[in-house]
Amino acid sequence: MITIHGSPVSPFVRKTLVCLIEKGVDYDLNPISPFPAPESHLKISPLGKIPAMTDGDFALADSAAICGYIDRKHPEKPMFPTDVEDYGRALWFQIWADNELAKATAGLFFNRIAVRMMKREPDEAVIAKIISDVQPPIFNYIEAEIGDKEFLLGDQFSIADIAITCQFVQMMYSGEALPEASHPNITRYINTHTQRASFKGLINADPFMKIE
Ligand SMILES: N[C@@H](CCC(=O)N[C@@H](CS)C(=O)NCC(=O)O)C(=O)O
Repeated sequence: MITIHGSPVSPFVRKTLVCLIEKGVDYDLNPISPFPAPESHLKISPLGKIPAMTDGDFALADSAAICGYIDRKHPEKPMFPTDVEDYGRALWFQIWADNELAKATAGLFFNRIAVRMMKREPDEAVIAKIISDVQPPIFNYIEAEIGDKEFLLGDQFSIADIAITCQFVQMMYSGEALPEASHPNITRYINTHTQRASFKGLINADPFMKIE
């Protein structure tokens, strides 16, 4: 049985859980916080970050590695496209979401909510700068990529849609609404994907917001 180690409130943990749920793979969750991670966690996650995964004696860290492993081990309902160019683009969108988009979205959650778990006060000046300076170029890029599409790649829900939606959920958890006026494509796209049973179930189990 696959066990995901990490709080489901993390966008990276959520990415692995959505993959498992979409594919219908049973899993256990060990909802540890990384602030700080228990000493034992370093054995399965060399950087001490969440998520990590164990599958019997096998351990793996990093959501991208874990999602790739899950998709290869359970090939039904693939989350990575088979077309080679779409596969390459899916990897790109996942890397971009985890690293760039996270600065504009999870960055808000970190600075407003997660800091409190580390017994620090939020710094609203940092948050204002993320909204005014960091978000616009990042949001403009993905607004144009989404266009009028439902899925970023072909007609298939993929790791690209999961990674991007996970990050915008984090922004909403921080108390910021989707950018409906400035970025209507992002808003429609995220509202569509958060209606999926996988996302909806996870979001409604977290304490930050409820969706109908
Ligand atoms: N690239 C990693 C990022 C994981 C990550 O940054 N997780 C955060 C929580 S959302 C964490 O564990 N932070 C603790 C730390 O940086 O020490 C992945 O995709 O798994």
